[in-house]
Amino acid sequence: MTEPIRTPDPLTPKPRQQSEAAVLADARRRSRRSFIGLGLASLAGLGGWRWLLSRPDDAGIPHPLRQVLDANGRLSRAYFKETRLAPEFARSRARTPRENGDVGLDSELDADAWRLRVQAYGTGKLQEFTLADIKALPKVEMTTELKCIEGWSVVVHWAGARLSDFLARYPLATRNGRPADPLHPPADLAPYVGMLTPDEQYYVGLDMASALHPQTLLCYEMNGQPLTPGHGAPLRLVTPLKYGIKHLKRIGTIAFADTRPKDYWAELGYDWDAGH
Ligand SMILES: Nc1nc2c(c(=O)[nH]1)N[C@H]1C(S)=C(S)[C@@H](COP(=O)(O)O)O[C@H]1N2
Ligand SMILES: [Mo]
Repeated sequence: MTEPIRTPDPLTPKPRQQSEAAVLADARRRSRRSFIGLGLASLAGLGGWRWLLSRPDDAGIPHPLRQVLDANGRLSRAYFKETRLAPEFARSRARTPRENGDVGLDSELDADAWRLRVQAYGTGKLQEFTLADIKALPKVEMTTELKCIEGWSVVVHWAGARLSDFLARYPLATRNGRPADPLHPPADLAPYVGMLTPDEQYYVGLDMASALHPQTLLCYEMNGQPLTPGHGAPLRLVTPLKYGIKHLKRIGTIAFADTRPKDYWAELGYDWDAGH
């Protein structure tokens, strides 16, 4: 939404500046059509995009896919990374959700002292980032539904940086320090990501496919305003294909793992994936 994206299809006249939502919706439409056209509908889901990602660069990519690939790096990334996107809504439908869940938010937030700590997959070394580092990445905005397992859902307008952009810019998710390019995922990419609050009282695990999904954000704004402490200031996770339990507020540490990282609600009996 913050960057102009050109439509890859010259036959469809569209304004040059499309919203991110429109581009992603278009990608979704195209992907569905291509999948059906190619008889690949059965590959929907993670297996599907892994298969696509494992294809050689050029040979083997059917024409409609290649066309999109050539047209725009970001679009093709959105296109390839997942066969499914969470629905997006008109921004006018956005509301402020209740502050739900405050595990790990007990201490008062010292915004100036806050750092995002990331433990590199290969070396295990900790690297620290400021909020300014996160804001220096491309700003992505989206209006999606926050769904809680308690049975309520609210449409929210979020803004932040894609976790995939962060891990492409800072190559911490691979053993040998290569960027986590979702189009060409390195073989030494960590299979799992774990996140914890600074006090480690709340924690979630994500598979790498979900972590690199184009709608998975390191989020710093809700409905056009900086996050409040109750909603996860200064930085929270937003990943709208998952229930709210995975949207960890006040991220302190990110680490990578070979096996499923510990997960607060999975320990209490909920599904570890928590997709919907
Ligand atoms: N640190 C932390 N993050 C958390 C929780 C929590 O208890 N602690 N609860 C989760 C749950 S169950 C939901 S539904 C969402 C709610 O986000 P909100 O308070 O911004 O509406 O936050 C999630 N993130
Ligand atoms: Mo929730």
